[in-house]
Amino acid sequence: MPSIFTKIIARQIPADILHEDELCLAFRDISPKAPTHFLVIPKKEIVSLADLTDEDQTIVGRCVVVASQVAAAEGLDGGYRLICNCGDDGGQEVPHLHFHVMGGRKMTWPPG
Ligand code: IU
Repeated sequence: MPSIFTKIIARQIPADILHEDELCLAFRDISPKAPTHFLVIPKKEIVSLADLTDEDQTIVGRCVVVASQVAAAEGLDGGYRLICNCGDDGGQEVPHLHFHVMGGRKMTWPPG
């Protein structure tokens, strides 16, 4: 079932895109929870971490590398947090796998 992120990939709705390649897309979160907050998503329609298979290793690896590279490009030299919410208990709202990158302030631990 396509989610709103599929529409962002297809440019059917606007987003502030920071990176795109054949496997993934990075764009600013529409409701940022930190001075810098962007999402990295696979172009493949994968609902969540719980749906990953062995064949998705390259895609997920690419998403994490892109998260690191875009964080560097955004100047997050002091560090940042990479988060992936999975399912209801994990606080996932959009049913398309996505990695949050948040930085620009001191993060607290543990998250709520
Ligand atoms: P979550 O892990 O599923 O809870 O995070 C979804 C995120 O997607 C959340 O931070 C939203 O602000 C963000 N988002 C977005 O950037 N653009 C959108 O059109 C929609 C949600 I809907």
